[in-house]
Amino acid sequence: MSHNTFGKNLRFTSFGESHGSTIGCVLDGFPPGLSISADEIKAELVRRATGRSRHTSQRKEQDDVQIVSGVFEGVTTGHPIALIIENTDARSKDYTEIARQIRPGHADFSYWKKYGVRDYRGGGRSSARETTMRVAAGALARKWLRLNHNIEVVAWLAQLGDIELAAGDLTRVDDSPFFTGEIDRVPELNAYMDALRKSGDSVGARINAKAVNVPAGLGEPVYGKLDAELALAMMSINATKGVEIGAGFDAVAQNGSVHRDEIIDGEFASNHAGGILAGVSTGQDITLSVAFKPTSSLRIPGKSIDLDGNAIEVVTKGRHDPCVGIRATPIVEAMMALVIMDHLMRHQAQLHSA
Ligand code: EPS
Repeated sequence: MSHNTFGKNLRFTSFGESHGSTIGCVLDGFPPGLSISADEIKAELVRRATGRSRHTSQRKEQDDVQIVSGVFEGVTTGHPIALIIENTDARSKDYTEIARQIRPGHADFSYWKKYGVRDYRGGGRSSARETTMRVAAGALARKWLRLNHNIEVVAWLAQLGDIELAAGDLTRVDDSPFFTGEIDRVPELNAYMDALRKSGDSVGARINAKAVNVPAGLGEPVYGKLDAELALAMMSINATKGVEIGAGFDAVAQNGSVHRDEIIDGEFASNHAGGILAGVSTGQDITLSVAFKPTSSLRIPGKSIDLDGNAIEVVTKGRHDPCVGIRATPIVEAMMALVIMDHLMRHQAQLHSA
């Protein structure tokens, strides 16, 4: 059984493979009345796209999004919004050599075991290409949240390999392909990535994110907690290996007297909870952190097996990302926005009496 839909009141479904003709999504339950254009969606897609710098895959997709339904005269109608993008720069011959090989650390192994058949071209559904439609739908959610609730979602690169980065000036996050607020450290990041690319290896990354102006009360105890659904959304992004909410794993070594967020003069004095207590938003900033693993398509030979079980050494050629986390920032923002919007709509159904 596969599962390509998330959300309850705002339901997102994506389809399409990296080397198929088209990728797309359907966003159902989106409220009527939001003005939106293909250009506005594309502005978000450009942030995530490959080929934006020398540090990402050089596949050049235009990502020209077509709004197929759910928008009339530039305004959402309340009916399903279908978006599609044609794949125009897939180079499937790059995959001929590894068509019967399993890349260690890749979905190649688990998809083959699960489905018994796999679209080896570009990884099929397991490709980072799939995240395109999340960002497209996220563009609508972000605009709706901003206009209707003044909610902003922002993410940034917090760690690249062993290089830790502070939030810095978050207004500068879009000024470099790294999505860092520490703009002065871009030369250091460039040098690190240049050396990594030369070595043929890859590396992981950490993306931090926050949502501001989220009202108290979002989240549905006990199986639809806001933090649980944010974690699910983040873990569904390709290559994620960990999610922390608020203090996350630091909470393990904290005492309760430190971890609790005291309320002084009616204000929280800290935010170790990450803006969520018992699965329900508190009105503080929602904060989270996502770990991305190093990509597994490497030029460095790795021991593995072929589809007949023979021992082999795999070398991956082609146009791969040495750090997929570099362009994960817009994806994290999109997923956070979609989950929060869904929960705002769900909360409307349970507003308490005055
Ligand atoms: C990807 C491998 C590369 C990337 C792709 C993700 O694709 P290909 O091997 O077909 O050139 O370019 O990313 C995208 C196309 C995208 O839009 O994100 C992978 O193995 O995940």
